Amino acid sequence: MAIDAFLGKWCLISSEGFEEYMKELGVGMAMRKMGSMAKPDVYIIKDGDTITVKTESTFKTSQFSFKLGEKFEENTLDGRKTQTLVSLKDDGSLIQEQEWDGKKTIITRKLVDGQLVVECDMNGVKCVRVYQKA
Ligand code: A9M
Repeated sequence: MAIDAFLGKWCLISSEGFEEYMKELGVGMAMRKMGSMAKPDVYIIKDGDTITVKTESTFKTSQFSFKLGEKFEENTLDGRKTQTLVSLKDDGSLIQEQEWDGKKTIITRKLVDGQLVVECDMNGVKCVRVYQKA
């Protein structure tokens, strides 16, 4: 499946385990509260071979851009500066690997029944967030 299927505006409709995942990332309490309450809209845009993921919420908005298979420096919503690699697997899932301070988390995005399913894993602490096409 090509990256094109991920493009568009997505709205969060469900979230499980996000609080625990943020805790495992090392996100402080105040920011975890905002993260838990936020119902972000995510825009995935392609311009040539550059892909941009923009996350918009009432609390905070941020974006990162990348080329598939090329490592880049990402500034995350919670203030980490990570070395990030995004790749598209044969099964159509988009894998985002973030590394910082000797730590690593993996964010997997896949399309299931027309919905964007985002799975985050840090040291085996997992969260699943589902987005619906706007
Ligand atoms: C996701 O739904 C999951 C991406 C995981 C990002 C983890 C970063 C921790 C967030 C800390 C909260 C910051 C407070 C601001 C509130 C903004 C809420 C946005 C939460 C993602 C799909 C989007 O690509 N990614």
